[in-house]
Amino acid sequence: MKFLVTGGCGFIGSNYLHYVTKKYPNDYFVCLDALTYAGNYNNIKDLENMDNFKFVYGDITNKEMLDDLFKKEKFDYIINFAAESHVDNSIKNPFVFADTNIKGTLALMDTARKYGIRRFHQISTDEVYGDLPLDRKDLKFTEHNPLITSSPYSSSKAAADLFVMAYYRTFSLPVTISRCSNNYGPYQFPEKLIPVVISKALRNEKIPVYGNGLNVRDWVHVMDHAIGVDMVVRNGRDGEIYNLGGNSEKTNIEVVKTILKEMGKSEDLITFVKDRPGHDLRYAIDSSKAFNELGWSPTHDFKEGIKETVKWYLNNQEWIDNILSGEYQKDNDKVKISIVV
Ligand code: NAD
Ligand code: TDX
Repeated sequence: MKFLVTGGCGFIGSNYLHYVTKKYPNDYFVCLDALTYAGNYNNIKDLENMDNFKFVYGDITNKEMLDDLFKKEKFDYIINFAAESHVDNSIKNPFVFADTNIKGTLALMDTARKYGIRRFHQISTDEVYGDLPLDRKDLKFTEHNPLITSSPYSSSKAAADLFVMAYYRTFSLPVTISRCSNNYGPYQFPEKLIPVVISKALRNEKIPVYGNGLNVRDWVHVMDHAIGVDMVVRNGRDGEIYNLGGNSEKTNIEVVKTILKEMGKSEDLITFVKDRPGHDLRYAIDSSKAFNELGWSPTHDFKEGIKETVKWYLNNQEWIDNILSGEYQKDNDKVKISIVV
């Protein structure tokens, strides 16, 4: 089977590719990535020599390029990880979120429809459900929750999900959607909370905690997410949405303090800063559908997982330095010149 994996040079896509290229030596994986600021070719460089892997540089909003690529490759499965993924950026510049997250998803599905595929899988997020109150621990998002979004990011992801379901109903495109909670693990770009804390603590810089730090996120290890996506793609039912959560709700301040403790750094580094506009209070996911239908549940315990994750960043400081210095973009530029469709 041939898979098109978009956004595979980012955090979750690269972890997924590491997992599936090894697990399925008889399947073939093409990674399509535009290498935006969030894409890092070094994340998948070690896959270069595998027989079942190929990288293609390209933008999912480019329909002509997609047409050439699909004609050439005859894909069976499309897994769409490509997105603008950072909420703070969406507040500063919403437009690119509409382009990549909505129009890019549409361009992929439209091309998939033209050439025929076994399945289009959309990587979505729990943020499409909006947020939950802090004082109602009994409430969790199920797949039936209405989509009530807060940020331009979550709005663009929700819009994409609606288009995915429209392509299923109107054009019978075989689709699935997975909605995951906050991921943590190796290769996360140092703009998101956990790598921000680690990279700043390493430099003894102030750690910005938005508002009072009491917002809650449900943390899932990126490898549990990758396994969940693989299960949905291979065994999920057409036209269905699957929630994937970590069963691990933590306040932001708890997460920050846990990391500082693990690194042997002082809590004096914590600085409370102005809150994120529209800041979602709490996310919590009910993944019972994925468990009942697919047998998926997260296997990483946050306490152990975060220790392992901190260790990974400490052992791979060059990876962070390369991003903070901007050097990674030079590596990306070399690939952009050498690899095209
Ligand atoms: P990321 O920002 O780390 O990576 C995004 C990747 O997409 C990068 O490699 C980037 O170069 C690529 N990309 C961006 N625009 C593109 C375009 N127009 N064409 C081709 N490639 C493009 O993101 P991530 O954290 O790995 O998230 C991956 C997916 O998972 C996203 O769809 C996101 O919405 C979703 N998600 C993320 C989380 C999380 O905690 N990070 C949780 C739930 C869902
Ligand atoms: O410096 C920071 N200080 C801080 O307090 C940053 C970067 C974040 N925060 C807070 C905001 C959030 O409450 O930490 C929490 C986590 O923030 P992010 O890492 O930006 O993630 P979040 O906004 O929760 O969204 C993430 O999870 C869902 C991903 O970025 C999305 O792509 C995914 O869909």
